Amino acid sequence: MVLPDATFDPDGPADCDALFGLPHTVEEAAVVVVPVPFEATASYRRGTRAAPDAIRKASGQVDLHDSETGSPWRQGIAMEPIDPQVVEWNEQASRDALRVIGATEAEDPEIAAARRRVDAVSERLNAWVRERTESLFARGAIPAILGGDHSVAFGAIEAAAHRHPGLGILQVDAHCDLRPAYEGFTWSHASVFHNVTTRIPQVAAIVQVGVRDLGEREWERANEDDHITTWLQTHVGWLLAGGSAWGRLAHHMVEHLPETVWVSFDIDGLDPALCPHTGAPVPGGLSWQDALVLLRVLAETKRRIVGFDLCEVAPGPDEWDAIVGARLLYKLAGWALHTQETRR
Ligand SMILES: [Mn+2]
Repeated sequence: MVLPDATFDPDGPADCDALFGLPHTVEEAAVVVVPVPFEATASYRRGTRAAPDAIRKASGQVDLHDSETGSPWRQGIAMEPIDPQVVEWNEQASRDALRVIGATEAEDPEIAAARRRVDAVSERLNAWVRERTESLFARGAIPAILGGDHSVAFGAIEAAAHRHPGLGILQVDAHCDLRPAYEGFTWSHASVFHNVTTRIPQVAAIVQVGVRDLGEREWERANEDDHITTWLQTHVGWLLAGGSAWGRLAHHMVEHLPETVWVSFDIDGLDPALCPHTGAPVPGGLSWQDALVLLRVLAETKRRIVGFDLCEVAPGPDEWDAIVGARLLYKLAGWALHTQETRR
C-alpha cells in the first residue's frame, strides 16, 4: 500500500480528525476499525459507548513510528464512521436493560418482555458486526472491532472463526466472561465467551490472561472445557514472586494457541490505573509493559493475528482511558500487520 499523498509527514502534528491523523480512506486501509458504541448489557458502570469517538480524538497524540512493529501506519489504518443504526440500537436496548437491571420483581411480565427485547437487539447487533467483519475479510483487510462493551466481540469472532476454522483466541480480561447469561441477558458482556464456546465450534482454543474476578461455576467451566486455558492473576503473581519471568510465562500462555489467532482485548485486563473508568475495574492486572511483551511473544512465536477487538474502554471525565486505548489500538494494529508480513 502506498500513500495517496506523498507529502504526508508521519512526524508532523495530526492535523485532522481522522484516526491517528492518517490520510487513508477506509477503502485503502489495511486495518479497518469498526466502531461499535454499544453497551446495553453493561451491568455496573456505563460509558463505553463514548470510546470510539474519544479514542479517535486521543489518537492524534500517538507517535506513528513504533519501536517494535515499525511503521504500521504506512499500510493504512482507518476507522469507519459510526453507524447511526448502532447508536439507535444502543439507546433502545439500554433503556430496556436498565429497567431489567433495576427490577425487583423478576417475574413481572413487562420486565420479561423488556429482557427479550434486549436479546433481540443484541442479535441484530451481532449479525451487523458479523457482516461488517466478513466484508472486511472478503477484501483482505484486517478487522478491528472497537467497543462498546465486550458483548460486541461475538459477531466478529463468529466471522473470523468461519473464515479460519481452528481459530484460537487470546483473551486479555479481568473476567472469564463464561457466564451462561447474566442478569438474564443471553448476550451479556459477561457471557461472551460462554456464547463463543457453545455456539462457535470453529474456535479451537481460548487462552485467558489477566483473570482475577470469576464465579465458582465459571471456574468449574474453565477447568472442564479443554478448549479454555485460564491464567489466574493470583497464580501468575505467585509464579512471579517465586522468580519466574513474565516473558517466559508469556511463552507458556501462547503455547495453547494455534497459528491463527484473534486477539480479544478487554481493557480491564490491564491494571485499573490504565483504565480507571472501565465498567468493572478490578485491582491487579497486566502492566502496560506486560501487555506489550505478551503481544510481542504472540507475534514472535509465528502466530498470525487475523483480527482483534478492543472493548470496555470508558473515557470518563478526563482523556486518560482513551489515550491508553488509542495507544493499545495502534499496538494491536501494528502487531496484526506485522504478523501478516512475517508469515507471508
Ligand atoms: Mn470481558
